[in-house]
Order: sequence, then C-alpha cells, then structure tokens
Amino acid sequence: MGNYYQPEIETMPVEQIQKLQSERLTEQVKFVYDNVKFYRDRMDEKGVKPDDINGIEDLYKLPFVTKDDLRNEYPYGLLGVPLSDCVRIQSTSGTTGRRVVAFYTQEDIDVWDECCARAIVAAGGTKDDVCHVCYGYGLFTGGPGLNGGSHKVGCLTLPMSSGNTERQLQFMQDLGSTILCCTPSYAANLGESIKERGLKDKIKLKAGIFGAEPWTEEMRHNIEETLGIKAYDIYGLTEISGPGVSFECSEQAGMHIQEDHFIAEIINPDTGEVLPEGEVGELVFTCITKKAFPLLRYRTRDLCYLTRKPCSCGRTHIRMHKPMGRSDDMMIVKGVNVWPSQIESVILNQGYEANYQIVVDRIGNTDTIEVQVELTPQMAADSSVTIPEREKKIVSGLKSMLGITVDVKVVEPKSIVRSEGKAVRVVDRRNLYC
Ligand code: DLL
Repeated sequence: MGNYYQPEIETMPVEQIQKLQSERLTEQVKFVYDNVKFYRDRMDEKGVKPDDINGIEDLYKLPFVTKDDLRNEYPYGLLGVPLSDCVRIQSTSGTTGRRVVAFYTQEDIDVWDECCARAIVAAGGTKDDVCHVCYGYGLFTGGPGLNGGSHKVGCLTLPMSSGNTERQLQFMQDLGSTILCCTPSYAANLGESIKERGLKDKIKLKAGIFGAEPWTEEMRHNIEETLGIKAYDIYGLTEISGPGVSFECSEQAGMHIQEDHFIAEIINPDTGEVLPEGEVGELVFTCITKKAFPLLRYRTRDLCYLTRKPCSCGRTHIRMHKPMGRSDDMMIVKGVNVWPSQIESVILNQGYEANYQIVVDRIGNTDTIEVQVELTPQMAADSSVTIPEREKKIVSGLKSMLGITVDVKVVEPKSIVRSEGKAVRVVDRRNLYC
C-alpha cells in the first residue's frame, strides 16, 4: 500500500470503531446543541437533550435533517463556527433556490483531503503516481476533493478540470498519467477518444476513481477494457463534504464508508424507521468530526444497503452498495443534479402550462436531455412569436436555471399524452441503476 493507508483506523476492529463513533457523536451533539440554534430548537421540540445521547445506540433519538432544511437555513443557519473560522465554501449544482452551500474550516478540509487520500491509496495510488483530475474544479466538490487527496498521498497532481479532451489526452501522454479521476461518463468518453486515435499504447493509466453519478457494472467493464485500467467507484455528496465519504477497495464489492468521520444508517424513506443491515432504504449520514457544516442524520435520498461482511482487503469499515436509485426525483444529467421542478418553474414562468415531458437518454457516452413543451391554444393562435424563437427562449431560461444546455421542442396543443394517474414528466432511458 502507499503512504496514506491508515491501517490503525481502516482495519480497526468493529467494536473499537463503534466506540470511537460513540465518543465522537456524544461530543458532536453537545457541540451542535451549544453552537447551532437550528439543532437546539429541533432537539428541544423533540424533547431530546444532549445528555440523552451517550453513544451510537442513541442516534435514532435525534431528528433528521433534510435538503429542505438546508434551503431554509441558507446560507448561514447551520454554521457551527463563526464565519471567520471558515476558509472555503463548495456548492451543489442547481439554482439559487436549490443550491446548497457547504462551509469548511481548515480542519474540515484536512479531513476531507484525508478521506480522498484513502480512496486514492485504495485504488493503488502512491507518491510515485501521476494523478490526472478531470472532475470539475470550482464550486463542485469533485476537482477540489480529489486534488486535495492526491496532494496528501504525494502524487504529482494534474488539476485538469473537465472538458477539452484533446488537452486531456496530450497531458495524459506527455506526463504519463497513471490514475484518472473523473465522472464515469467522461472516462468512457476519454476511452472512446483514445480508441479512435489509436493511443492506447501511449497511455500509462492503471486505475480510475469514478463517481458523482450512477454507473452500471457494464459501464465499468467497458471503461476497464477501453482504458486498460481497474475502475474504482467513489461516492460522496457536497452536504457531507464531497467525494470520499465512501470508496471502493480492490475487491470492488461495495464502498467502505469512512466510519471514523461519518455514521451511516439506512431508513425506511416513508416512515423514518431505521432498517437492519442488508435492507435497502435511504442512506442517512451523521458527521462526527466536521465543525463548520455539521450535519446530523442527513437524509441523502440515495437508496442502497449496508453490509459489515468481512472484506478481504482487511478494511473493517462498513460498506454501502452503490446507490440503487433515489427516493426523490432528482436526476443527474451531464454530471449536474437536475430536478424536474426546476424545469417546470422555467416553463411556467414563460407562460406555458404544466404540459411538458422530459426525455433523458444516453447516446454513446453522452447524456442528452430534451424537454417537450406544449403550446397553449392562445400561443398557437399568436403568430407574432415563431416556434424557434420560443424554443430559444426556453433553452436560455433552462441554461441559466440548470447550467447545462437542454434541447427544447415546442409542440402543438394537446400533443403530450395526458395521464390518468400521476403525470409521467420524466422518461429516463438510460437505465443507470443496477
Ligand atoms: O457528486 C460528490 C462527488 C464528486 C462524488 C466526485 C464522487 C466523485 P453532489 O454534486 O452533491 O456531490 O451530488 C451528490 O451524487 O447524493 C448521489 O445521488 C450522486 N452520487 C455521487 N457519487 C455517486 C456514485 C458529488 N459513486 C449525489 N454512484 C449523491 C452513484 C453517486 N451516485
């Protein structure tokens, strides 16, 4: 293993991990109760006092935190430390209304970097590697997270960011990149470009660390074959820090959750009841070391199950199966989190009615998204605005709402099939969850 494998933590006997979690949770609950009014009010409402939480067995007593809570408390309502102790923000994709801004102290960043460093080492990374990071940099956590982890491991770090495939391939060859970090769809794209240009022999990649969006085992095999690498999954979310909340080891049999920093639970998304190991439900995280943005029992909306079956890599941290779906309607399209309600609000704001359909597909390795919007009868009778003009205006509204370009097709009144039950707003043909 490389120089950032931490066996004393990563292979700690389960009872010891749980003891550590209990100590950290107890402290963290006191910390948030004293420092965050939101938690104080919520716990008081539920009649829970910090003294009632003496270990992980008491976790269920705490209230959940949801994405709506984060929006309501935007921007500073969940801060656990004075703003002057924060050194960074990161943010989810989406609109002003939907955006979540997460804050970090320097210690929070150090922990996050450490989590990503462990993921890189688990993928075989050492200080001799050249780590090619083409997740986006900026507000998105992918680039900054893997960048920080790569520094910690001591790899030569290429902060490429996303896009500009020609430049990616040039640097990959010239600087001998050995570890590739990007979304699986971009990895597949790069693989295709390498194949088309006959560059496979000039590429030294040995491993890839891919996440931020769902991907199937078939996609993993294709990427492994075209790039000649082993492809490792990595999971995370902005609210909880970013990539590296969990990661795959060489067994590729679920992602180890970094239990010294996060406690995972699986709940029934309808009732909130905690489910036993092995059952599929909504993943919930409690951060036990983060100070600036300390989320307790945060509902991720990702559906999966947990397992503590021993892993032959020696790591004892619990594993999560890759997300098998979501308990809300969020889609990840071209790497961006998209809610149908965002699309609806743009359409309604431009005077259309809620007769629309969103069709998401994947052509080659690229996501496509088309929104079909129905004209109202009045609009159809109004010849002063042409259909292309209408489409252009919706495309531009959606671009500023979502940050991605969406194809728009304005269609005749009554041409979108009316549903007799729930409207089918989204047709996702990608089959991403396996
Ligand atoms: O996607 C953080 C990240 C960056 C993870 C780079 C891995 C690599 P968000 O933009 O906040 O953060 O999106 C979080 O993306 O709740 C999942 O639904 C989805 N997601 C993240 N990783 C995976 C994965 C980053 N490996 C949301 N498989 C999460 C499936 C994933 N879905």
